[in-house]
Amino acid sequence: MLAQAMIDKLNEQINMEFFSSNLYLQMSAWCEDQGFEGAAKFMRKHADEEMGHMRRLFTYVSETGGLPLIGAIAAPQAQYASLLALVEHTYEHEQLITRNINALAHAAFSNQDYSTFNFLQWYVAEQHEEEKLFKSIVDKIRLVGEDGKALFFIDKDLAQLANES
Ligand code: OFO
Repeated sequence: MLAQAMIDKLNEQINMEFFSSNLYLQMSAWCEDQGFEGAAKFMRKHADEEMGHMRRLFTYVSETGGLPLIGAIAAPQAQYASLLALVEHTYEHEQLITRNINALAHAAFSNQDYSTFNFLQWYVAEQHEEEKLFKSIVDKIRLVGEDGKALFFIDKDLAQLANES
């Protein structure tokens, strides 16, 4: 049985993962609208992954005797100045999620909740991957620039990434 304070924190993270999913789904609409089909596909796929993050937490809370609670989810940003601005936003968002996961792991450890600490290790590893992935896309766009031809190839690249993962 988890402490109520830990259940509350995990529920906040459930909310954050929902938000991440909505953010990326909303971003996919911007990409689609701008003609970046590969980027749209990539963001949509990533929105699904975030639902996986949410579900994993939801299951853990419920399996450990807590009540997962879905609260109100804030509306995500819908407009972006450019594809680079959008991807920079994803990278910043992932860094925020990493800070949240670290704070959760710290709370679990300092409260001797080793079950939750152990459960969170999957998220610690996942955040490393997520930051690496989004940073690599930011770097790539900065490298090739943002003219039409460069963005065409970036978009192709993102379509490929969506098919791989
Ligand atoms: Fe993108 O890692 Fe969950 O939120």
